[in-house]
Amino acid sequence: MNQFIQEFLHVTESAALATYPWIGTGNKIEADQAATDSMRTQLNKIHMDGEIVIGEGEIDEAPMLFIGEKVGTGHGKGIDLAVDPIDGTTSTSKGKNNAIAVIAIAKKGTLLHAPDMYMEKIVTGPEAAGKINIDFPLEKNLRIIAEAKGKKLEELKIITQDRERHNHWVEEARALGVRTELFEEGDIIPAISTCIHRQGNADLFIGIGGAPEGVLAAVGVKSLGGEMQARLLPNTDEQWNRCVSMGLARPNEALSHHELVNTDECAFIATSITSNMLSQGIENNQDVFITHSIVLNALDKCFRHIATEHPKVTV
Ligand code: VTB
Repeated sequence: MNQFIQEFLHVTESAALATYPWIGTGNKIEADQAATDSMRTQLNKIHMDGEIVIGEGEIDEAPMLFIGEKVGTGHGKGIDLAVDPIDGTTSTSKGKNNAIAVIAIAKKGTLLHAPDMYMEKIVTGPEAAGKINIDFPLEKNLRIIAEAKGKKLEELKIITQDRERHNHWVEEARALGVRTELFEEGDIIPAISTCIHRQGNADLFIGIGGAPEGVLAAVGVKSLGGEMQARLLPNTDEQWNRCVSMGLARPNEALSHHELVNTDECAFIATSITSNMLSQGIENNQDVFITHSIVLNALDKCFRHIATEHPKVTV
């Protein structure tokens, strides 16, 4: 995937920049449309036989970047794409933190085809990879992580989205002396942050959020050597049947990292629209916009930050 990274970086940078006029304007739909249009135009310039596996929705409800849409020139390497032109449309429209334009790419046929529904997710960094289990009680996973990291339980931190549905985990963690960091929107970057060795980053991400965002995060986590496990949470017959039609025989079973992303030939690229815990939002200087992106590639497991100056005349 290495040869494509520069081109996909250009795609997420362009999508992020397209949202700039809409940041803080309250216009969620326009912001999303601008990012989606830009992403689609740029993707179609890439010499690849691409297919959107995780996109903006089903064909009948999303005019752009729908699941199954072919992108690229139609020639060249077969690539699965998971895209989210804006993860955090509410944050963008309110001018708040944690909005990104994001793409994950993987060898054709290797990304989970996940419908748009809730997904339970746990993520930890490389030290406890292969040891945690989504079916274990939270306390057991925390003890496993503590041992793998040579830390005391009280030195651990969990990160989760600030939602009522997560309160029982927060209470359980606190009762064990484990700190909890709560974030408002956008669960991809917080999930990935558990795999990065920076002081203050959490040791475990846990939560129920979007399944599409789950697959995107799974590529990022794989690209840093961490571990993610998940479980789809279909709550209507229609959602259940949609999972089955997408190839999941038992939709509510735990999904291993392998089942989410079945390759090491994958990469994750995200450009920050507004700031998040890993990188800064778009800067508007006199003659240039400066974007900050993170680029993760499963082949080398490095955490790359890329700052790009975009002359205003060409934007
Ligand atoms: C999740 C999460 C996203 O929105 O889908 C969440 O995966 C929706 O949660 O990253 P609610 O239904 O509780 O609002 C995001 O946080 C994007 O904003």
